Amino acid sequence: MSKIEKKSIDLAVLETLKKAQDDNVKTCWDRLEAQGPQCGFGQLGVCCTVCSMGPCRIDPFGEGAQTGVCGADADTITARNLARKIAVGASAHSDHGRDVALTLALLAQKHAHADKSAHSHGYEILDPEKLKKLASEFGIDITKSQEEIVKELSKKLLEEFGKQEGELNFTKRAPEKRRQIWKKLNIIPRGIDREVVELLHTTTMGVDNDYKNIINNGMRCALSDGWGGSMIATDVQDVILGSPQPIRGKVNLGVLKENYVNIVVHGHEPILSEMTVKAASDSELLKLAKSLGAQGINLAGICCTANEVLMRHGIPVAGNFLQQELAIVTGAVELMMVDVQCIMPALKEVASCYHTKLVTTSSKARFPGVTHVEFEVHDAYETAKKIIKIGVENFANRKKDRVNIPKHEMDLVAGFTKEVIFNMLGGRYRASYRPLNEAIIAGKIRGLAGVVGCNNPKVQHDYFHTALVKELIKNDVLVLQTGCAAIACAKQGLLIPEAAKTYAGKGLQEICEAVGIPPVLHLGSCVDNSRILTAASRIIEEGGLGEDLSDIPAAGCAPEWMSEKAITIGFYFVASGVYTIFGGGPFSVLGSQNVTDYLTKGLESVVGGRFEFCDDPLKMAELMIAHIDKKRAALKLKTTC
Ligand code: SF4
Ligand code: MSK
Repeated sequence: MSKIEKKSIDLAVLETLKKAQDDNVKTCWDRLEAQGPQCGFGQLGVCCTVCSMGPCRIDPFGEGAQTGVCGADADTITARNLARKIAVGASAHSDHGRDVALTLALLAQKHAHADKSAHSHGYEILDPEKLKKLASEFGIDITKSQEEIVKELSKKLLEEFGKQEGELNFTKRAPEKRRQIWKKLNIIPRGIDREVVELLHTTTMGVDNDYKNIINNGMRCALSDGWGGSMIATDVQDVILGSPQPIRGKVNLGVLKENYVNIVVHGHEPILSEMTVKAASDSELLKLAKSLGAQGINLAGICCTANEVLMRHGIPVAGNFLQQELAIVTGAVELMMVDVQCIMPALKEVASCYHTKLVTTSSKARFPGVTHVEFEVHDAYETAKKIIKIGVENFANRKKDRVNIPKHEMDLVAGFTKEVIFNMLGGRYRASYRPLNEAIIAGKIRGLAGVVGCNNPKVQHDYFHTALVKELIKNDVLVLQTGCAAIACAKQGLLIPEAAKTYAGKGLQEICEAVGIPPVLHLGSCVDNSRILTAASRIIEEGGLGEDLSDIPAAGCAPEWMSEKAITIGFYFVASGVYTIFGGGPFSVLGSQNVTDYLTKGLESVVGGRFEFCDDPLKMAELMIAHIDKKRAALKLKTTC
């Protein structure tokens, strides 16, 4: 195998990497190579830069310094470093949730204004039923007018961020037994911002140096994301943008179109990209595109923004995290619009090698020297139009001889929210979780797996995701996916109903064929991991599979993780009782045996879930299936169908 072939299992990626090489464009794979060998102290997590008496580092061989200048040892330093990452991950998702809640508040303001024409944001309540459900969870009288409900709900949601005491409202969705575990440990999250701030406080110089306490507080912060910020983001997006329904789409770089203006949306927050979808069919812009020789405007997505617009509109997905640079390398992208998270700073350099205009939209994520069109939520539609116009006008600058769009694309079905999947399994007239629970009890579905997270150039792109998921479905495990993991498996044809016949075991195949669903269900973006938590809670509520989330025959995995957000997601899964594997490299904690043991062994007796680090996808599948079987045995369920 040549070096390029080792980088990905995706033929579109290999073809475009070859083009990058020919065009003399560097990508993250080249930059990773240039970084080697990466710092061993950093990998082990034993480097501390918390105060200026340092930086300090612990000698992993036990010969040199075993404490920093202040006396912090490897346990404190690794736990503290990890906790800081949890806080950052939680802050990213939760800030996203805050922006969505603020958009809802804007709708309340709109209703309050007599002159509605003064507002051209273009948002409305697209799922009034879900609005009411959410409102009742917050104790709001749903017989009031929609205007009143929106006003009160947005106020209460925003209060969740600033609350000082009590518990986050959505934690009430968890089974009572789980809530008792959190209460006993004192890790039930009180307020979203409070948990992030407090965790950061405890990791500064001279505060917490009990590694178990640091990790436990980390779990509380992560829970404030999973059962707080992310859950708010997911549910309020459904209210404003509409709850997804199963929808067909296409995925991979082949979705870019040769004779069209290609606009790629990349990042995480769908509030602006949603308007971009509307603006892409604006007659004025289409007319302009045609006058410049294009057949139309083709919108495509990268990363989680892609998942959001796919789930609600069937907008094609150009690729996952490691394909962001490659989309530009095709030479066919007129404009890439980015907001926040997972956007490589290198995009500026890559775009400068082609005609692509990179446009930033968030005041939180500016690139020096790059066109910035600030997203004004109150004027969202006009902002989206302005950005697309820049792309359309750039079509004239495309250099045809530099265009090479790989012919690879694949069909997929997405849009399986917790409501949709299980209502489908129950059928239109007896929509409930009963049939799902029964299928698990009977062993037709052996268990559930959440396979989520990123790509990482340290492992062969998409290989861990797809090898793991194929093995799981072969063994009758129904797989739920979000984020870049879902895109990876979609590209390999695992997210179409026909995949059940080709890849699934007999029991799972029977269920999928009866209901018409794929064996791998796409639940959305990274914040939509919260959908998995609520779905699991509904399974417990339905009965027959134990009393706590940790009783369900289920396991989680982030096979190719890279982001701090993935660490936070892992922590809220583990703190919710889920056995969770991380592949593509462990957390940077191996410099402390105590911290490593606590994460991979000790936590199980504390919260019912624990971490595992594993770098072989088939082994990951074996471990997850063994865990599922252990849970089945504990519930006295037969192990095979
Ligand atoms: Fe060194 Fe302690 Fe300061 Fe960290 S906090 S840099 S270990 S002195
Ligand atoms: S985008 S966090 S690379 S999944 Fe959500 Fe993908 Fe990971 Fe970003």
